Amino acid sequence: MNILLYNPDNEVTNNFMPHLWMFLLKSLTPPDHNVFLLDGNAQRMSERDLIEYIRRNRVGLVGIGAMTRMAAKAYRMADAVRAAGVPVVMGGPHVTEVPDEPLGRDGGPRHADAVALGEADQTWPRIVADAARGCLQEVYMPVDEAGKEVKPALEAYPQIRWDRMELDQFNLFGHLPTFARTALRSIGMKWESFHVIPIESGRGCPYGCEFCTVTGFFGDSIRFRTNESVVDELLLLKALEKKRGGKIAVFFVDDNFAINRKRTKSLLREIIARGAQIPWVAQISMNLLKDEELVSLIAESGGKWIFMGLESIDPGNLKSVGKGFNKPGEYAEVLDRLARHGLYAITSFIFGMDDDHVGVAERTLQEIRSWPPVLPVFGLLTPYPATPLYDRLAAAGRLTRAKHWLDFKPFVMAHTPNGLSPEQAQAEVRQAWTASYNSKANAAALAWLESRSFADRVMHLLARLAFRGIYFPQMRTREWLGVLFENRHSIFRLAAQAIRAKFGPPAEDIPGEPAQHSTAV
Ligand code: B12
Ligand code: SF4
Repeated sequence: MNILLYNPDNEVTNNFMPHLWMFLLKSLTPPDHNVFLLDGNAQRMSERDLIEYIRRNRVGLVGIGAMTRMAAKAYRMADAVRAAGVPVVMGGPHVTEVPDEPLGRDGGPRHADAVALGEADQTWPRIVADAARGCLQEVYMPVDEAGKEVKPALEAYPQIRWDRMELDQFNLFGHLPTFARTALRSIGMKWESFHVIPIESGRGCPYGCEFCTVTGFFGDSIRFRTNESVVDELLLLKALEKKRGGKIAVFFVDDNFAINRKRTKSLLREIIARGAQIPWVAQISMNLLKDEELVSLIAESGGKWIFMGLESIDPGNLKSVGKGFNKPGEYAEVLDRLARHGLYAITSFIFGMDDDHVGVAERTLQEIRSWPPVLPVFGLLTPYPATPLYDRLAAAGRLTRAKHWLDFKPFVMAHTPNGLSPEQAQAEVRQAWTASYNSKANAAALAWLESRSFADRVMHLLARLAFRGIYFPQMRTREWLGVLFENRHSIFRLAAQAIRAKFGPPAEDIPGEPAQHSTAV
């Protein structure tokens, strides 16, 4: 049977990396079936495009995975596939949280023939076998003989053959306009391709923050892959990088990569010992980064960026959402420690919490200005279904768009916050994005980095230009040209430094002009 695994786009931004679930399920599919992968973030598709693809490739089963914000698009695509006579199975966090919705058991229309609830590592081969025999069941769930949900152990993790996957659609360089690629080559980035590859080393998070779906979905018991299997995967990617003449970076998608510091250190030591360093990004909560030895191992093993859910600079807010283990008074110290080791942070903030008031953006920006340059991202508190936050707001009658995902609007609130109106919270988010990613802020970040390597400065600028697009749409060449024009001074300055390094006197690194150390935003 030919199977298509499809991930819809969110109709707003493009994701910078592929979704792991489809590669994992492909690796778990019995070998007598063919699996095609399509990610709407890499190739946008209309219903008609998708149906044509399915007919052309004689697809007999379509699997669709989606986060909540992509649910409406996922349902539309699923409806079209089913109308064309091909069965649809849906999986992932959203359908697990509201299983009646895709099955039409909540009074709405039906979108899926079957749903895979929870982690599908064990149920997927069964789903495929049932579909091949034409007897799909409605609900698949990993349960033991007593009917109790089981979480798969990750010790026997399958080998994901990235070298055999069709990765061209995820080449980030391929999405850049020709002039941008030429410009990057001229400053020494001679790679043929650039991929960010998702890898998981473990699952589960015990912290149970009120707004988060992870503890409910993956459970609070943490499961890890063996060090050997993770390092083998990194080595495979390193070999692939060499073979293709491209560049690969890894995103460890674990929710808290250092949740068990002892185990993380042992994994990082093994990466170093086996020479498996490849630039990587991971999510680690700030309380775990007070450990100097851990931070040093992160740097030595190829770590570059750490994603931290700081959420708020206000302890009251953090407490109200069950994230009191974040200590705003310690943010600067942790970020300084990272910067000392040549590591940088993507810091995520949420506005619209119950203790937020007008001016929260400016207060947060002021705090950020006192740190080494970070890539801040700002969102609104969003009640995802089946979270304690959703239930609390629903019980208090505060949900304004109870099924916000069926009418998805980016950066629009779905409930009434306490200390400001939804519109004010949205305006605060806008202000924070504007101030963080304008050309002045970008130039200030580069100025701070003058004493660092040229590669660091280029990486920062590219990341800043890309991150801006999370809030301000920059999907078209015209929008990109506008961004490049706005940042022309920073770009020319880096280009001048590159030229000087190539044709000027030998130097250990490419020096910048003396600049005052200022801050990012
Ligand atoms: C990596 C990641 C990202 C990446 C991008 C996604 C990517 N390319 O992988 C980045 C950092 C960009 C990101 C962004 C966001 N993310 Co995110 N992200 C994750 C994260 C940490 C890992 C995803 C992952 O690969 N997991 C490992 C795989 C193996 O698990 P899985 O995807 O659940 O798949 C398993 C099952 O669900 C099932 N399955 C999944 N799909 C399907 C499909 C079929 C057909 C079947 C049979 C089975 C199946 O099988 C798999 C194996 O068991 C998850 C949390 C988590 N631990 O999952 C959050 C998570 C998915 N993100 C979340 C959110 C909210 C966001 C943002 C909206 C945050 C924000 N405010 O901006 C954005 C939206 C991005 C967008 N595209 O619009 C939420 C989603 C909640 C929800 N109900 O939708 C999660 C669950 C985290 C949370 N805090 O609750 N994210
Ligand atoms: S620490 Fe992160 S992953 Fe864990 S529950 Fe809190 S927000 Fe979710």
